[in-house]
Parts: sequence; C-alpha cells; structure tokens
Amino acid sequence: METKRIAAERAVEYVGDGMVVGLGTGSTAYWAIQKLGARVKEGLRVKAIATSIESEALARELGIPILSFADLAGEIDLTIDGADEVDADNHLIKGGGGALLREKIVAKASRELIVIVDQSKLVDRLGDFPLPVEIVPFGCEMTLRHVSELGCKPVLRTRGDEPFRTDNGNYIADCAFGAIHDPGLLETRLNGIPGVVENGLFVGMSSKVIVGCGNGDVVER
Ligand code: ABF
Repeated sequence: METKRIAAERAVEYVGDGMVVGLGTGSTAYWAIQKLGARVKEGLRVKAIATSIESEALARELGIPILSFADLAGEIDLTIDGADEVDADNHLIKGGGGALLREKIVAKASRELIVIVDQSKLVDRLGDFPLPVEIVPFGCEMTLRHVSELGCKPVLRTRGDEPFRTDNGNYIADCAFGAIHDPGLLETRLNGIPGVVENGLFVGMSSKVIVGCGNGDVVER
C-alpha cells in the first residue's frame, strides 16, 4: 500500500492550477484521487474526468469537480492511472480492474499519461498477467473463439455465478498469451475482431511511469 501511495502522491505534484485531470481506477489511482482531493481542499482549482463509476464517486466525495466529455473544450491536460504490467519501453497491460475501455478513452484524450505503479508491476516483457479484453455479450462464444485463434486461452471473467460486467455493460475475457513479443501488433489484431470492444494493451501511450519502491524511493522513467 505504501509503495502505491508514494508513487501516486508524486504524480499529483505534476497537477497544476486550472488543469483538467483524468482520474484512473484501482488501488494505486485511489491514492492519487485522495491526494488530489486534499490539494483541492487547500485551494487547487481543477476539473476531473474519471475512468470509472467508482473513481468518479470517490472524487465527488472528496469535492473534486467532475467534468463530462461534452463539456471538455480541447484535451485533458494530464491523466494519472495505474497498470497491471509495465515493460522496459513503458508499454502497459491494464484492465485487471475491468475499466480498460474508459481508461483508454481518457488516456487517448490526454496530453500526458502518468502511470503509477509499485515495483511488482515492472516486467521485461508483457504477458505474465493475462491480458484483459472487453467484449460485447452478443455472440461472445464466437468472439472468444476468434480471440483464442490469436494464441491464447481466453477465460470469461466472473463475479459470483455471473459474468463480470464492466461499467459499459460488457464482458471481460482474461487472455493468457504468455510473452507478448509485439504488443502493438496484438493490440491491432484483437481490435480487428468483431465483438471485441477494446483490449488492455496500451502501447506508446504513457508519457512517464512513476514507480514506488519498497525502500521508500520513488523512481521516474
Ligand atoms: C487500473 O487499476 C487498471 O488498468 C489496472 O488494472 C489496475 C491497477 O491495479 P492497482 O493499482 O489496483 O494495483 O489502473
């Protein structure tokens, strides 16, 4: 927890007065939202767009003004979000929390994406973490078959006895590909399958990765 918190709090130092900020999802982004809320109480003026219903609720609770895309003129200045894996080129796997679609929409709309992680998320090559892929419920059996043809065994995520539903009403397939040698190619191929809405590969999207270490150090790269 502490390692996630120190990375998150460092990232919030990059938020300046008047900015529009993208709020990530997950237990690391939680600490960033908490810190941003504290800075808002001290007088920082920001507006935020959240990547999940949960993060938006937390932000509102903390008094962070929320903006919708309809009200956004131009771009989001800075988004701060977590990740499940970060490789040596700062490419990411995201979506363990199920928010990958909104996270990618918000990241794409942002001038800068700062990724906050603890050391355990750093890998040489992506793929130990099963890649989350958001798919529509209609025809999902066929979509899963087409996804598996790309070299994985997709497992439909469940919550209790039911399929897990994203904030967008879709399903998530967790796809263990093993080592992913060309994340950009896989990202494109997956998104070419009808029924796939988006996948958790974020290739070349992060401007900076901030890593919280066990010894209390914070490393930026
Ligand atoms: C989100 O939260 C996701 O994209 C990722 O799945 C997860 C990171 O997990 P945590 O910050 O809870 O370790 O950013």
